[in-house]
Amino acid sequence: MYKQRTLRSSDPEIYRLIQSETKRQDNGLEMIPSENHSSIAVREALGSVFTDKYSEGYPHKRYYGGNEFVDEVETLTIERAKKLFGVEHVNVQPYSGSPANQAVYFALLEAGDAVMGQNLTAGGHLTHGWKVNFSGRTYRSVQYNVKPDGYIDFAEVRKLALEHRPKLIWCGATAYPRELDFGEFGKIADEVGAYLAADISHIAGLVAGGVHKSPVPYVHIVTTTTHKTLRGSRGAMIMVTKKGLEKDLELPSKIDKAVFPGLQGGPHDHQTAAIAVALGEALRPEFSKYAHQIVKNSRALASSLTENGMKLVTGGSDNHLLLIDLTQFGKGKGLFGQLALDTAGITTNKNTIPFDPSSPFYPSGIRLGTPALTTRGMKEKEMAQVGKMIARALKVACIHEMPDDKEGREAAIAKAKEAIGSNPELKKIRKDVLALCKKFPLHKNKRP
Ligand code: DSN
Repeated sequence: MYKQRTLRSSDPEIYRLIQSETKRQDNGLEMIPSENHSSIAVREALGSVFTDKYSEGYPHKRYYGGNEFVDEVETLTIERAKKLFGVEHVNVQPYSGSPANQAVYFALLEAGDAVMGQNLTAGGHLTHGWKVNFSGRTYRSVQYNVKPDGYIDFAEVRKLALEHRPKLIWCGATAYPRELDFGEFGKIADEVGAYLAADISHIAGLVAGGVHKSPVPYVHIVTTTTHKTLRGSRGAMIMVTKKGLEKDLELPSKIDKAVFPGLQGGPHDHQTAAIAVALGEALRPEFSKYAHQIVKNSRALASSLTENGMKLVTGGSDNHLLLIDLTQFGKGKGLFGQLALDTAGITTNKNTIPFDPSSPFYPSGIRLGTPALTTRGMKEKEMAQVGKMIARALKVACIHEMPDDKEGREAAIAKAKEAIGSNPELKKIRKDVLALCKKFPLHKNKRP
């Protein structure tokens, strides 16, 4: 357990909650594919005195005094990101992924301009033009989908791009289990003269580790969060590529001005320092091994789930993420699946699947991934075990029916929660999960 002696005596309530969360993470399998376990070094930088500083502006161009060390931190972070991803310009100030993407819109588009992105229900992200998000409300959003086999429908992407002539096209997803073909997106964007932005938040660590194709040669802009496969603290970056500079020499200053003063105030310097530490870790050769192991684990987990009777969107995985399609058991079973897995100590999230017969509130899929388990040192052998446990838990979950009407649904969910909470098979799986967690403790010093 990570000791925080001062906090323990000055605020025992928060101390207790941090200890409880540490224990929850240690004794359970974190399988939400956008989550990971950052290093103690990252968290020490995050908890540093840089949280106390204001530094509106950019290195050596600040509105406040006392920024000599902040300047060094931010410059170092930028240099590390440039080296890791091979890009020309980096802004490390966005508070998180959605603000980073918002800054790209603010830099390039006027309200009402056309933008294209992957539909949320087909695995895209809210900020890529979803109807209730600012991106779908402020701009004329056109959404592309996947084919019945779950792969991106490039014929549709091209047709929609030619028809709507978007100023900006997004590629990148939050629930897509296959490698993204950035080259294909690049050709379409060039054909219609659009800016192409790759949001690699989910796969940044895989790109950095060389196990997923890099978007850099094909796109103008890359955005990413820093806390998913990249394994840093929560934050984001916007990068401009050589291709981006060739299209628009002003791109770096447009992006910088959009972040500050356009949308944000003072950067979170403690967050920047922690991102620098994570980027330093990602530049080491061990990180590439880690990234490759994430994918090996994902493939092993896909095989185990399939062998144990589960159906996967696209039939497998090329990256860190898998999407289980539960429709063979009926529609809208995702919530029951998530509840059963939670009871067993396996944290995942319910998710829509392409062409989901149910609603986004009661979807028919489970989204899960291997970044956090790989950080704990688990390999293919453990994935075979985990796949079996997940399949067992989902079979328990899927005996419950999700009615279409609101009243029936509420009663069914309450009944299912009670039954799932006391199910003996799930209790057995919980014990197996605990035994596995004990073999791979979270806070050991050596990490893959
Ligand atoms: N919340 C992130 C995810 O889980 O994929 C996306 O913003």
